[in-house]
Amino acid sequence: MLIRSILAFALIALAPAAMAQTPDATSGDAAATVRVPIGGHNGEALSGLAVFTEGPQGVLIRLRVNDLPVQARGQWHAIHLHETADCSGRGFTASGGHINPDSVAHGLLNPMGPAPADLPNIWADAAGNIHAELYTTGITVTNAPGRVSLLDGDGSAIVIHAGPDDHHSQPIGGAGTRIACGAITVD
Ligand SMILES: [Cu+2]
Repeated sequence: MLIRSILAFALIALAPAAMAQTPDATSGDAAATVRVPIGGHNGEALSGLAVFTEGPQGVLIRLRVNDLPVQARGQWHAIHLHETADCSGRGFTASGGHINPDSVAHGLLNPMGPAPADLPNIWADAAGNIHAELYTTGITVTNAPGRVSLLDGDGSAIVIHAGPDDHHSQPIGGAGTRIACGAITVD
């Protein structure tokens, strides 16, 4: 009994030290990383995950997508940030248009762009898998000043298109229909 009491006391004594370390060890990390599941249309096996990590000057996006439909394999795809955290609706139309509050031109290679929505293309391999890291300075997941917040009132969405982005033409670089979507929200 005495041993148990001593052990309990020791555990209690250790607890504050462990708790005190936690905020330092994870300082800012919880709020600075947002994990976003990605899905395809109803009945498709497509699944994926985008992890948004806030950096000092921009956001790093680590992306994995598996089981893209056969017609989407072995080719480049556009990927953009859309206005609303809603992946419902035929063709993911509920995700809205591209994030572009200042109405600049679309396209990473457009002299009048790019918009905060714009990202480099991603490659889907012959088995229907995508692994990529993307980086953009136009957005934030922590309300960093001077960048567009992905976590505004209605959130936002990460959307993969059927074709590649030509990075120049309006309004979406000729990227075609939407084939995958992930709702970006804190909930
Ligand atoms: Cu788009």
